Amino acid sequence: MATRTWAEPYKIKMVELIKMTSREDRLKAVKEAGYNTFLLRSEDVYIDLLTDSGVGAMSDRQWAGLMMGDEAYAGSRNFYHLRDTVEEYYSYRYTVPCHQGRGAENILSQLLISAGDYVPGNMYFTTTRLHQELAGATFVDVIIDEAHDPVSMHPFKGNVDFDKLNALLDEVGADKIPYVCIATCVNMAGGQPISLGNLKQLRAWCDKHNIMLVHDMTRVAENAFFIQQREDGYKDKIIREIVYEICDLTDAATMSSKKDAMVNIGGFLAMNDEKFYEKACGLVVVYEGLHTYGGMAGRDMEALAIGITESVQDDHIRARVGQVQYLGRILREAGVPIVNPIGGHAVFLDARRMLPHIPQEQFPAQALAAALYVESGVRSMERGIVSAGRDSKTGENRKPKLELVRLTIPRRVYTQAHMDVTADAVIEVMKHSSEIKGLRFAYEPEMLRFFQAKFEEVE
Ligand code: P61
Repeated sequence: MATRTWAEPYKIKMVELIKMTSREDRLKAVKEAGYNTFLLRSEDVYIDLLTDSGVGAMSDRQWAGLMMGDEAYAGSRNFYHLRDTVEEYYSYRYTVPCHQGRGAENILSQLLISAGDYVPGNMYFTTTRLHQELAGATFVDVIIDEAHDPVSMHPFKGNVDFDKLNALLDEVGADKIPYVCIATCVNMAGGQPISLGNLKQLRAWCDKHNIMLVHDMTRVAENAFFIQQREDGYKDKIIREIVYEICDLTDAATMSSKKDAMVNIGGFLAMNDEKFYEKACGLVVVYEGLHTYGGMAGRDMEALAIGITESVQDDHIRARVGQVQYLGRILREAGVPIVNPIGGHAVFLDARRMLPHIPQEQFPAQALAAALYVESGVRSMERGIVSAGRDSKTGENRKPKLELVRLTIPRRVYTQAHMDVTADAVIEVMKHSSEIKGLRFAYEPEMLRFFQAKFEEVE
């Protein structure tokens, strides 16, 4: 990673006030929220690192774009602007707007999956896997082993392991694999990139076996940055070129534009195949809206089109990832166990090593996220056994190797001082970590349980 400055390529024109609460208030709030940071009120949070989704700061140009909304039910000007921008920057010929990423996942899964199919991917994502399962498929993790190891320094932990992929092919046959689903900057692995070398190999594998390659491009620009920094032959390419090259290797994509593209809401399904596009248009009207708005307002499509162009600027992405790395380095130097290498959108605390006295069945990462909130008002997110949910066939808890707390940095929102305060809070919690208690479920929803589950302390 280059050590040159990552100073923000913008200045601040408007601010949103936040306030610190007392420890007593936070204890009350966390108990009411059942020790689940998703159930806290945002007003009770000081620094909100729950997610980088829909919480980025839009630019003045994006806000101006909102005023240019063409809210016609059909054929909005903003749709054509968005479609042309997607093709220009991301290569995909056809765009179906959706209200957010999971809307696109729903349509994709329903169209491509038949009951009994298998979908290989580079680590699961919660909503992606659920939609695959609801459509009748089994998700198969084909990411390299290093991705499950928080201390491995592999530069491309998002890479696919072809032994795993070939083993699945041998076992079930190509007919049972409708597509391979590849995420850029793999979220659950710690924001870890896939290399272009690996992706090119995967393209060839998919061509050989006549299997589609679908791209979860939610954080493609951050992935491109790591390729520029780490992969031979890319240091002189600009982010925009690398993003295009990644997308161009794949057949279709789902996008949650609430991340990379810095809008508060929106997403899309994009593809090159005209027949597939026609089918997607047929389903989007059932679940989202007409194919020229698909659940988005015209103004939001305009802000998204502008956000895409900003998201691939080299100075933007250097500052964005630079800020994440800044927080990660302070924590690492203080001896806090984190996932290495530091990811693109978040710093992930390794709850197994921070709370060795709490067994995984008592949700150490959930307990750590709650404790960090009580200590400091910093909100983070569990990414461990609670997020992994239960096996859809056996009903048993899945036990992921990674038991993590995610400190997710919204784009263009917080300052270096906020990162310092966050680091101090984590270091303080670590000093008292032996006092943190394990948790048990008080309420467990059936699907995506982490969003609404409630817990109580194990005495
Ligand atoms: C997040 F706790 N991510 O990281 P939607 N693919 C990928 C995502 O990161 C993603 C979606 C698809 C969120 C929001 C969120 O378990 C959770 O626009 C790589 O959120 O529908 C979303 O896109 C889905 C948080 C989602 C979660 C699911 O914070």
